[in-house]
Amino acid sequence: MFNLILFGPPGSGKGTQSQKIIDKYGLKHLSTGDLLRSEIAAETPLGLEAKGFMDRGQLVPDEVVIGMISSALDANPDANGFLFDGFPRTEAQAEALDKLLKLKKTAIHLMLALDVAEPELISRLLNRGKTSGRSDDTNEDVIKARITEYHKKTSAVADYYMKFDKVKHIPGEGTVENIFDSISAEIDKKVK
Ligand code: B4P
Repeated sequence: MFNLILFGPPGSGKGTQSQKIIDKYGLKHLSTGDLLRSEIAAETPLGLEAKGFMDRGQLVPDEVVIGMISSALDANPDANGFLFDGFPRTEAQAEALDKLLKLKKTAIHLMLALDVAEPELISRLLNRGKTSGRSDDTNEDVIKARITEYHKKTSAVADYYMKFDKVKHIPGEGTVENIFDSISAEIDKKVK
């Protein structure tokens, strides 16, 4: 089993690269952003609670996303590995994930952190907002709030995994293909 975290600020290419990683390596993709947007579309109580936080550019409460990931792990007992995209985003989420994986007698093997400068993040997200229909991508103030949340609460998650020597940084600017080649090279070192 191989478990990977794809990490980085909003707009760093996590969703874009995740698609390519699951196609090549056959991992089960768990994106908390996608899971939350499905709950919102289905108008579930969880979705209704999450929507207000997401529209303001804030993180959804830890217990909500941890519960969602726990259910998703249980729902995929035969997966040969997981790609965590956009999770964990706080140290509490990282600790909870370690415990959940330990119960399944596995662990995180690698965190790949995509490095992208802030002006590029803002321009990518505003650009996606023109076509995605995502309300959190159309307003520059909300995008900036998401980046502030990242610096306040999420960037420390890389320090958490650094203690266990599990983090590799990937330059996240350039073509999608070149970035994917760097990602593949790091994964291949671990799975071969
Ligand atoms: P997410 O869905 O995770 O959204 P994201 O961080 O904005 O997206 P991502 O990083 O995947 O986008 P990508 O760069 O691929 O989260 C949304 C919200 O959900 C959060 O703000 C939060 O409220 C909530 N949430 C999610 N998980 C949570 C958690 N664990 N805890 C609490 N709250 C949580 O794409 C961006 C754009 O860049 C695209 O248009 C893409 O085409 C473009 N792009 C990608 N690579 C490029 C490249 N190399 N060059 C140019 N453009 C590129």
